[in-house]
Amino acid sequence: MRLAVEEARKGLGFTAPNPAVGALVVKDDHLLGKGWHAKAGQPHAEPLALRDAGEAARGADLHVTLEPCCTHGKTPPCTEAIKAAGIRRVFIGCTDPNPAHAGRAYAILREAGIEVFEEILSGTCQELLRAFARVQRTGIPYVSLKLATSLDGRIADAAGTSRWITGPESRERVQAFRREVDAILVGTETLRRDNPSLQPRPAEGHRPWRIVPDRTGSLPLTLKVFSDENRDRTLCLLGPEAPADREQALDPAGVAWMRVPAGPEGLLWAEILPELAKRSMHHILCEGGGKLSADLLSLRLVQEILWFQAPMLLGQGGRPAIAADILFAEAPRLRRTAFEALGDDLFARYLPTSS
Ligand code: AOF
Ligand code: ZN
Repeated sequence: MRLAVEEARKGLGFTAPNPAVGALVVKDDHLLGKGWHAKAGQPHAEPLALRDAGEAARGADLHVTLEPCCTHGKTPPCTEAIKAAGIRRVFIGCTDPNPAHAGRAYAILREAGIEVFEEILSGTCQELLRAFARVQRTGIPYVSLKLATSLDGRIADAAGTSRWITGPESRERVQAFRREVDAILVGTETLRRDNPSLQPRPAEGHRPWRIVPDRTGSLPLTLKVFSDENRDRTLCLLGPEAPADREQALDPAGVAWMRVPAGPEGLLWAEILPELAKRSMHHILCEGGGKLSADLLSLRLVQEILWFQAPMLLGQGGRPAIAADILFAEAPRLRRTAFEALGDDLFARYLPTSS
């Protein structure tokens, strides 16, 4: 199953609205075939692994990170392909959160005389699917919040200088995260100040969406997100007060835009995020700044924090990672699930205890 997970990971960042799935065909400890789901509309992992194994699949085992589908979607049901191939045993990582499937495959395969083993390496397999599962269950994207801070929790000095707080190993890890997500989101002020490209380097074929909040429609069109070679992967969020002709300025550049609701404090993320899920942005990486991070956290819209902490101190004039006053009684509480030294930095992953 560990190898099947490796296969599945090749699809991360490409498969939405579908999940990334990997499958192997194995007999007598010999790997006969492997497959991974590359893109919605294209074949699922199981038929690819079965095809790779060919006739040798007869009497062999199938290992798959997700419960095989049993319905006709854009592609035929994998349960039928498994039966037709003459597979003897199926090892399944986790149940499909899609209500059309949701465990139905177990009985279908068993009725066909196939032995089924459930929940193999299920924690890891579920983690592969966490964005897909969140959208299936709630219609809201999975938001990872990346913070790169000094030891005292600052993301820039008082003048706004932030390059570089964290070391090369941390920054490389951020690039790897960027390659796994559907979209990258940063706040308006960060866009204005840093003019980031918000693409993975090296890209390795990944072109995540860039979500550009521009409530007043006043960000300079010379910013990289509006003018570089990936501008067709920019989605600009225009607030109600953005000028009516702003769309006409974005259209010729091939930049996508969406009118979104705003309140006195800023854009209404709780209403906006479900719209992004409908556009197949299931996993969103938010890279700051302080206000956007604070807004998303206070709305309980962050599912994980990826925190890179560098051995430097920026003092009280530095810009805080979370630009909000938080009362002790209302402070978000987090649970640490990973911890690693990256060069001189510390990396930790935290999950909110309530969301
Ligand atoms: C699998 N193997 O590799 C994937 C599955 O429209 P379709 O036919 O592509 O079906 C999409 C649904 O199939 C998707 O919502 C999810 O429930 C499941 N994904 N299932 O057996 C795969 N990617
Ligand atoms: Zn399938």
